[in-house]
Amino acid sequence: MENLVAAADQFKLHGKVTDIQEHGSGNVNDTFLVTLDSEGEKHFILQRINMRVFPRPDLVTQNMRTLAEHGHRRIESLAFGAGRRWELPRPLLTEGGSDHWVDSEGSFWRAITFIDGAKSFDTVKDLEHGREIGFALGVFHRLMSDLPTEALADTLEGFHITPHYLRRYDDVLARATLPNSPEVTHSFRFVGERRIWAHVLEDAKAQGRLLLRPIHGDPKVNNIMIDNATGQAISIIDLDTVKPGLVHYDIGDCLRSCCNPAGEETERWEAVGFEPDLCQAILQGYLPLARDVLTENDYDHLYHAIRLIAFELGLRFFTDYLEGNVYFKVRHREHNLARALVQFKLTESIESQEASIRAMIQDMR
Ligand code: GN1
Ligand code: MG
Repeated sequence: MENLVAAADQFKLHGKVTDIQEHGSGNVNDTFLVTLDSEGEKHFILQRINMRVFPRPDLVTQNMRTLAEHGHRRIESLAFGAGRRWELPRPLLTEGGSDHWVDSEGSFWRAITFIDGAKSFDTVKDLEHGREIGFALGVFHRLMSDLPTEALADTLEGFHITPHYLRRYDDVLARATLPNSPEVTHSFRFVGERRIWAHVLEDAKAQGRLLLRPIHGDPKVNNIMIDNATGQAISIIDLDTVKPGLVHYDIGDCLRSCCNPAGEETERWEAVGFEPDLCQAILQGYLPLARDVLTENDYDHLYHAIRLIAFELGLRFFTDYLEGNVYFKVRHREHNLARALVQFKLTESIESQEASIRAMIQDMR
C-alpha cells in the first residue's frame, strides 16, 4: 500500500490523492484507479507492469508515447461523422518528465489518463454493441495504418505467433507429468489434432502474403470503452501489447472474445459457442473503416484468424496450467485449465460453422 501511494504521488499533476482502488480484470498487470481531490481531472489509471511478461517495460511505455503522439496528430484527419467522441488514453509523466517510476523494490509503475463517462463490458450486450466494438477496432487500425512498424518496439517477443506457443507447450510437456483428468486428456488431444494447421498465418507471413502492421494485440470486449450517454464506442484501451504484427491477430482476438456470449471466464465451458450474428455485427462495424487497409490476401485469411486465435489462447492457458500458472493471474489452481476449455470449445464451435463464416466474410468483402 505504501508503494502504491508513493507511486500515485509521482504522477499526480495537481491536487491530493484521496483514494486508490483496484480496477478492471486484467490477467497480467496490476491496475488501479486513483482519485484526486482536484479542480481538474479527478481520476487516472496507475499500473504496475508485470515484468515476468514484459521484460522491458520501458519499451511498453515508449510505444505508448509513440502511439499517443501519432494518434493525436492523425485523429484530426479522420472524419468519424458528426459529434462522435474519440479518445486515446495518454501516458502521464512524473514531475521529472519520465513516463514511469521504479519503486524501491524494483516494481515498474506507469500512469495513463482515465476515460471518463464510459465503461466496458465483459460480454457483448447486443448487436449494436457489437457494431461499436468493430468500429473501435477499425478506428484503431485506421489511426495506425500510416505509422511505420519500425517506429514500434517489439515489447513481447513471440506474441500471437502460434508456432512459438506450440514450442513452449512442447517444452513444458517434456518437463511436466500430465495430471490425470478427463479435461487434461481432452485438451492434450485437442492441441495434438490441430497443431499442423496452427502455422497457417505465420506461413502466409513468411511467404509475403500477409504484412506486418501496427496492431493493438488485445482488442477484447472489455478493452473497448462505451460512452454511458450515447452507447457509442469512444476509446480502445490497454495499449501494452501494441507492436508490429498481423491485423489478423487483432480481428481474431476481437471475434473470439466478443462472439462468445458466455464470456471467457465462464465455468460452464460445455455451453460455450461462437455466435455468428455477433460476428457479422462486429465486421459490419469494422470493415467500412478498415476496407482501404485490407488486401485480398487479408480477406482470404480471415476465417483462419478467427479459428486460430481462439485455439491459440486455449493453448496459452493450457500451457500455463501445466506449467503451474506462472503467466496469467489465477484465482485457483484449475483456473487456467477452465479458461483453456472455454477457448477450445469456442474453437470447435467456429470449426463447425466454417462454411457459413466463410460465406459471411465473402458477402461482406
Ligand atoms: C491477457 O492482461 P490482459 O487481461 O489485458 C493477455 C492477452 C489475452 C487475455 C485474455 C500480455 O490480457 O493476450 O488475450 O489476457 N495479455 C498478455 O483475457 O498476454
Ligand atoms: Mg491486455
